[in-house]
Amino acid sequence: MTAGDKGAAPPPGLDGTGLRIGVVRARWNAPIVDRLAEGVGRGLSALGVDPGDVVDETVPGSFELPMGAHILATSGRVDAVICLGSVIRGETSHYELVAGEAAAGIQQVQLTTGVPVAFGILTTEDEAQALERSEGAGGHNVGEDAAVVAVEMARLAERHRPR
Ligand code: DLZ
Repeated sequence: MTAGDKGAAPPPGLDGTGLRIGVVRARWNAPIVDRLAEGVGRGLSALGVDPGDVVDETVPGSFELPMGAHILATSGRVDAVICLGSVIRGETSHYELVAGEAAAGIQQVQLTTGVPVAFGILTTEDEAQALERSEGAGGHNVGEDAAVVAVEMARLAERHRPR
């Protein structure tokens, strides 16, 4: 099994045209998060999302990502949110706390608001692993994966929205 085989393949015909997507980026480990954001841009463009329909915000660190996601999710301006961050175990004394609260908070936001929130946070042992998961075009980039998740889940929510 190669790295590319591990992720979920996007559903055939997935199309993000007309969707509005919020992207919340942590400024901690910014060089890595910037690479993830580039991946998001590539992923959303490939699915037909207009760059003008992307609302971009930053927060101090990954711990604040759930709050940033909640603000965008309840704004009525977006169909899905993507959270981007990088938590590196070797450099973070309270790694479990920051990564765990970010993950739990994001799940809580999407379940309570009904607006899908994609988890684009790298939780790695070291910087080398983070670089491996945020590669340029043609390589593996978790930001690109998160773009697909956001579009797929936004379409799912749209299909089953109460009338
Ligand atoms: C404090 C902290 C540490 C030590 N490490 C990281 C990290 O690796 N990645 C990240 O996104 N944020 C980190 N932070 C910052 C916290 O997420 C948060 O911004 C601060 O604790 C302030 O609430």
